[in-house]
Amino acid sequence: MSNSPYRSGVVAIIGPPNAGKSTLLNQLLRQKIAIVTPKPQTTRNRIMGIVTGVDYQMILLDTPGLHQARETINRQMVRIALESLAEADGVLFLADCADMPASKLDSRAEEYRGYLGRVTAPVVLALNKRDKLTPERLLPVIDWYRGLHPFAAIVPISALSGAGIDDLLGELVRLLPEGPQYYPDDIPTDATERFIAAEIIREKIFLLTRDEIPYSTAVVIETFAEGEPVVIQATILVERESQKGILVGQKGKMLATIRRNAVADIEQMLGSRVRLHLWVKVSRNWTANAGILRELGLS
Ligand SMILES: Nc1nc2c(ncn2[C@@H]2O[C@H](COP(=O)(O)OP(=O)(O)OP(=O)(O)O)[C@@H](O)[C@H]2O)c(=O)[nH]1
Ligand SMILES: [Mg+2]
Repeated sequence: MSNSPYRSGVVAIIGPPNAGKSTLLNQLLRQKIAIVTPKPQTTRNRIMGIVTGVDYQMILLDTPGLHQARETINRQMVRIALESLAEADGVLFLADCADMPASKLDSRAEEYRGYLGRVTAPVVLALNKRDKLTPERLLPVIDWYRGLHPFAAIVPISALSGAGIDDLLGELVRLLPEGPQYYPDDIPTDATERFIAAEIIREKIFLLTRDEIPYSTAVVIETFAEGEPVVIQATILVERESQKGILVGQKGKMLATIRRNAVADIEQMLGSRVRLHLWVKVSRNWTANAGILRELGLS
């Protein structure tokens, strides 16, 4: 029997785009809640995940990648990420340890210090994708980060394989104050099935299209009718007519592939059959439209 008190609280996961924040959230939850793609700026909203242990409950916040944002939607994404810091008892800064020749790192030091300077809670650094570096190449990266900020701990991990995850979890639990269990054991997230369904459709678009198309796309669920099958009607917003052509594809082939891939994942999430109807609609300049951004939870 352990005598340690029950701990609970919020840990915000922040870091540059594509570092593996959403992969880590899914790994810690042991199920897929957040979408993951090889493209930066995949995550646009704050996504909550709850990890419950014997003597702790950790509320994790996955956030959009921190970057120097120009477009309205990107500025909103960065704002959402930084706002998550206000409610955090602890912060996990996640970086890709393989993404960094020393010269590139130095050019980012000021940007990273700017983010970390806003944090009052203790920060654990996870150096992700350690599977991509030999231990000898990892050491100078660890040293560089030591000089960046007085991190509470530095833990090399692989969010993909799970290597180092138990050590990381231990360090994060130490950041939590004493507190009660806020949520039942078996609730992994506060995200609705409706939201996750829209995200899954967006993931398929990110995986299947190129260039600016993923970034010009949003998904709005119009109806989500429980039943067998669950019937979902969704609109894919694009900014221009030419993008609509690409998303629909020759003889509707692209849209059919997006639909088929999304249905497979949504069926797995819901554990029931799904009928998905997709429309593509041109909504000029939606990425700067306050009403649409609000509807997407981005304002
Ligand atoms: N090799 C390797 N790849 C990883 C690891 N963790 C994540 N990735 C890959 O890195 C890419 C980005 O992962 P995400 O989890 O979407 O990254 P993110 O930080 O959430 O990105 P944004 O939402 O865009 O900020 C995906 O292709 C992942 O499969 C890892 O430990 N090792
Ligand atoms: Mg993400």
